[in-house]
Amino acid sequence: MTIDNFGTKASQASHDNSVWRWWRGAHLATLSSQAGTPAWGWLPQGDLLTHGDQIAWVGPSTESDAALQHLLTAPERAALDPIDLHGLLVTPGLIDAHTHLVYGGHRAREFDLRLQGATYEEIARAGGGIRSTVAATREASDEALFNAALARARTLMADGVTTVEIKSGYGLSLAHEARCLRAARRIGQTLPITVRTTSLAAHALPPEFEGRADDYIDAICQWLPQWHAEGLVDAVDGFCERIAFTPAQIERVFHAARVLGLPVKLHAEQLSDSGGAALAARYAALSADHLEYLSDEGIAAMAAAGTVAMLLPGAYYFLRETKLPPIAALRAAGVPIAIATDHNPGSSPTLSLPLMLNMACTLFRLTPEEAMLGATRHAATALGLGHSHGQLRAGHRADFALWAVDHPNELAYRFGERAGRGVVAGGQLITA
Ligand code: DI6
Ligand code: FE
Repeated sequence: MTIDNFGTKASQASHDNSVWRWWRGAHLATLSSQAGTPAWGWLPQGDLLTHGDQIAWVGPSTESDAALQHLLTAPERAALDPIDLHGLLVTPGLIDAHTHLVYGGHRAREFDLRLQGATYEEIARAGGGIRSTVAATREASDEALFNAALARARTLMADGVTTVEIKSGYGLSLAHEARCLRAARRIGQTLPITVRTTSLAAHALPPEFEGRADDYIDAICQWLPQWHAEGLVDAVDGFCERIAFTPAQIERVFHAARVLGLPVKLHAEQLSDSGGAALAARYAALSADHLEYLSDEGIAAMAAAGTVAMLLPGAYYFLRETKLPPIAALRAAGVPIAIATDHNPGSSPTLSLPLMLNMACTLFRLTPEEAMLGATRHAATALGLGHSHGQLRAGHRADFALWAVDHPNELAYRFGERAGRGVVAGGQLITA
């Protein structure tokens, strides 16, 4: 079977978890290197065997016959129809572990104002920024919110993404946050990708709470159990910043999350150092995100807690930030580094995670391999999915991305080019 005629068969069989598939003739970058094995987990001539939505075996093509003998019964082997990957590069499906995909409207006008000299903070303080997206989101129907977010998720997928984290944060009321989280959940039910939802109610102060930030935090703490009871929340986030919420306010939200057994993460040290990363680390946060103004204390706290540093080069670039996150110190401290799009209408309206790989290298000086680990293996850790996602490895979910390049170095090197040729998500091939 070739890739071209596989689409229909795959969708017929997509819910059959007993189907074996043999993916042959690829260059593999497994991103699962252990000490002593090659960089990238590189296998120049490799095959994969998948069983339903799981990877059953990955290895050199010369060993796949033996694996088939060992893992499949004779009738299963006879029924197997190999899929020739024609020398495409196969990597783990990319993981975009920080996005704000659900919102109404856009902020192109604000971009214009910033180009004329207004700062992101000035616009936010004048009632624009996040608040203007909140107004547009509240006006949008459920269907419009869902359809816009679905189109964005499909664009991410066309560029190799098979797992995406989606935050709320533009509804900022019990009902509107729930609508956004439901739209995010529905994306996971509509597309064959993994969706993790995050409540970011502590993103900005909604107009009805003007001058009453502590009351709004109280409200969030009461709403959270209701969203959680509806199964809408996988994690809890906040924006700790002088234009948003103080560490003390964020801590109350984190406490409410802890009571519900929900993991936390934090937008921290994006515009100034508020000690947010250290606070997040005290709550064993999955990740602390942005981190341009991160201090040495913050780094030490993150290293001790195993909190992932989620770097967002799109927001750094788009806000024309000049202060770099402390990459060398994060590296030296052994803090795992992840990379995401931070897709949102105000500070990072990009839908290309491969472009973020390039920016992570050019702007932040990550190596191409570090950038790719950041969009696969470490991104999985940042979502609490390190055991099942982010590597081409037996027992992991059968999520991989297909690329028309010879070596994974090229994914960070090329920019603005669409090298993706499709993804396999949960064992199902979707061609680009
Ligand atoms: N930091 C960001 O970069 C996004 N949210 C946040 O807390 C921006 C959100 C927006 O401007 O709409
Ligand atoms: Fe963000």
